[in-house]
Amino acid sequence: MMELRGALIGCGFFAVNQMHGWRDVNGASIVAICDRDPERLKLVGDQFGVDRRYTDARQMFTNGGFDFVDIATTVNSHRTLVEMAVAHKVPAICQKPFAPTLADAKAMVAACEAAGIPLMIHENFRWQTPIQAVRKALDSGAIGAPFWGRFSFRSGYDVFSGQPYLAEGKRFIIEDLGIHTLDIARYILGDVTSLSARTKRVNPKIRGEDVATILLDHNSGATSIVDVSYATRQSVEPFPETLIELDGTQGSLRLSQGYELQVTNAEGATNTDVAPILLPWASRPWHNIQESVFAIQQHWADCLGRQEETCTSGADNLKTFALVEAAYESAASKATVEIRTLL
Ligand code: NAD
Ligand code: 89Y
Repeated sequence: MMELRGALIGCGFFAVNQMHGWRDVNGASIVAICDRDPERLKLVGDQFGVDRRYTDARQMFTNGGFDFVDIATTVNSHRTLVEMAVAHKVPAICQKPFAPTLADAKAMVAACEAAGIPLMIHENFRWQTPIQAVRKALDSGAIGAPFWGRFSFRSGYDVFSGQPYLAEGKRFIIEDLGIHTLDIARYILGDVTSLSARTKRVNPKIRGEDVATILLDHNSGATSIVDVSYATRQSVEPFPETLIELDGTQGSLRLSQGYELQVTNAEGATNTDVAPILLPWASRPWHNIQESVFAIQQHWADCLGRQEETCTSGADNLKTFALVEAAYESAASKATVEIRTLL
């Protein structure tokens, strides 16, 4: 297989995981990096031995010499950078959250489609080993057809020290973290027809909401709850585990803290350890997320090589991003939001 050459924009907190991931990916590697902050550029360039370095993304695109771009900046630059990729017909990966607004996200998808370039959103949580294990258990038919689910992420972990911007935005947990949980709900129970949401801010030191409870109606007829919190202190901190409960016509499934999956049906109960692998460059408790970064990047390289659409393409991720918009709309109006009105 020909080695795909990638360029990465945004050498910040999370991009270090992406750079490690690219080193492990079969069939792709990073040949150029860009950050408008020269200190970050030097740090990441030196750590990963990348000589081609730019402080200006436009200049990097003009010089070219890469087959795809990995955009690892924060949300406000996503549309501009994807549009640069479009102008140069370079396939693009863009970090979540997709864009500041759904209108921006739709414009980005339309521009990539018009240019005929693939766009993947780096929506990695569904690639976590425990989430994949839940999907597999469901596909095996072990619990029959799921009619109810809960997707829960409740933590007291200090995410603000590594990502200070999370304390500053008007929006916080739904846009930053709930976006992953909503995507997992879609991945496991299918697309959503309507939702209603309630939010709270408990931590007085931040601007946005840090607690959200969201009730979802799925196309399949299943009902689910997505509940997320960064204001929940527990004796054993579960960050960054998503806990899942599913009830089906033939049994039930529980993904519990400590990465334990229990499947119960007429044949009895089976418990399986579905813990993520601790990759050599990873560190606890982030290893669950870090492993999924490698997995989604490998998926991108495989799909780009075979000219196949990725499972979290821009078009797919609009449906997750619409749930984020709908949740904020519902929390403000206290009304149920029909998702088709947003798409
Ligand atoms: P960060 O602020 O630490 O890093 C962003 C970097 O991008 C900075 O170094 C900044 O100088 C650079 N940058 C911004 N605009 C630029 C531009 N136009 N050109 C060149 N460089 C530019 O942010 P972070 O915490 O690394 O987060 C980056 C993104 O990753 C966010 O969207 C965040 O939500 C996402 N994230 C995803 C996960 C995940 O699991 N998928 C986890 C954490 C963060
Ligand atoms: O930014 C967030 C993400 O995507 O995963 C966890 C996180 O780093 C903090 O909530």
